[in-house]
Amino acid sequence: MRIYFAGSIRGGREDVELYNQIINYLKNFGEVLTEHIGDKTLSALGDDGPTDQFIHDRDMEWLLSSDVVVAEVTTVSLGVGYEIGRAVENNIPVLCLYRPQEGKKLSAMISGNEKIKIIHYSSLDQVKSGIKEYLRLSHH
Ligand code: 6IA
Repeated sequence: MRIYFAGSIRGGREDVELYNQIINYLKNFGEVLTEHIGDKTLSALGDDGPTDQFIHDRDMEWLLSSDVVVAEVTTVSLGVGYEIGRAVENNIPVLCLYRPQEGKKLSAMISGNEKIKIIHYSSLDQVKSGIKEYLRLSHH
């Protein structure tokens, strides 16, 4: 199974350690195409590598070739939202992971889309069991 993990880069890197842990867990189920999302040396500027056009074109190719998209959506990111929209448009199953926070609410464009599965969690154990259940139940 080819898994595209999406997580915030220029939207903010506060959760990078968590992305890492999720990516490591996802590896139990298949190939994770986007391991760099968990790279701690990658800053929120995200401009210490190839051009933006290169990043966009390569990521879109990976996204469209994936069997499932798993997105951590707690840290708001334009790029992650865009990737989710493109995945839905192309009938690729999307699982969103969200930690509810006081005074904040997930975008209605994500929570209001019945094609997107959303898991609300507050601990790593919870998110792991949610991922396991989702990936086992869906037939990719
Ligand atoms: O708007 P954001 O930057 O938060 O968007 C994050 C999402 O877009 C992630 O899920 C990635 O799949 C994708 N993305 C955005 N920027 C990059 C990026 N830049 N590298 C890879 N994927 C990206 C850094 C370049 C690096 C080689 C130094």
